[in-house]
Amino acid sequence: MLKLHSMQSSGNSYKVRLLLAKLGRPFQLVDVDVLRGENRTPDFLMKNPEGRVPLLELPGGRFLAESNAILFHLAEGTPLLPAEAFSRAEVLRWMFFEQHSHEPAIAAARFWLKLVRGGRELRTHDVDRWMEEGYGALRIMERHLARRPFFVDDRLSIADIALYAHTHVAGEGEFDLATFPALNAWLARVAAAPGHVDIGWRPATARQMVSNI
Ligand SMILES: N[C@@H](CCC(=O)N[C@@H](CS)C(=O)NCC(=O)O)C(=O)O
Repeated sequence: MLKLHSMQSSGNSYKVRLLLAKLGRPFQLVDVDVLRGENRTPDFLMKNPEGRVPLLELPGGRFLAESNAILFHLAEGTPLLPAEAFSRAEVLRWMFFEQHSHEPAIAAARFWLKLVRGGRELRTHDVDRWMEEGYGALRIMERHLARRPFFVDDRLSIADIALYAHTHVAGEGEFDLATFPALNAWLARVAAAPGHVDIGWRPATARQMVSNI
């Protein structure tokens, strides 16, 4: 069975839990609390030298890190990753945007301002930059979504899952989404799609899961 090394409050880990839930793939969750340094033990660093979650452990002992690489691998052959070459490249384009222009500001603000005790004091000098870059990313998403329901091909894909994970909790990083109507409509569409689970969801490990897409 697949094992997912994950932290419950981590948006990057949530992406993978959400996809696995939608696909109905049974998996075992292994909790790794990065706030307590559990990602820096020699044992974990052997599995992922980067020392980060999420980390997918495949049967046979192979490991795959990086949330969007994990989404790409797991979604292969499913309706959540298009088969056509240009559409696949567009999915990658939005997942690279997420990692380069969105997550470093929006996830970092949430991590330090909400999850780490005393984080605001530790990272005061970064807050203005997170806000400027984070709102920049949200404006790009708003412009794109003003004319289409989902990021690629007018249907839900792993590009939406990748971007949804941190956007839906951007308020916890002190981003105000009130002035982004298309973005809010998209958040609601993603949350209403079949098989959606929230960030607190955990799998029932012993039970076979049923595909919801
Ligand atoms: N680019 C990576 C980022 C992963 C990441 O930053 N994970 C955080 C939790 S959300 C983590 O493990 N942080 C601990 C650390 O960097 O020491 C991905 O998308 O998977």
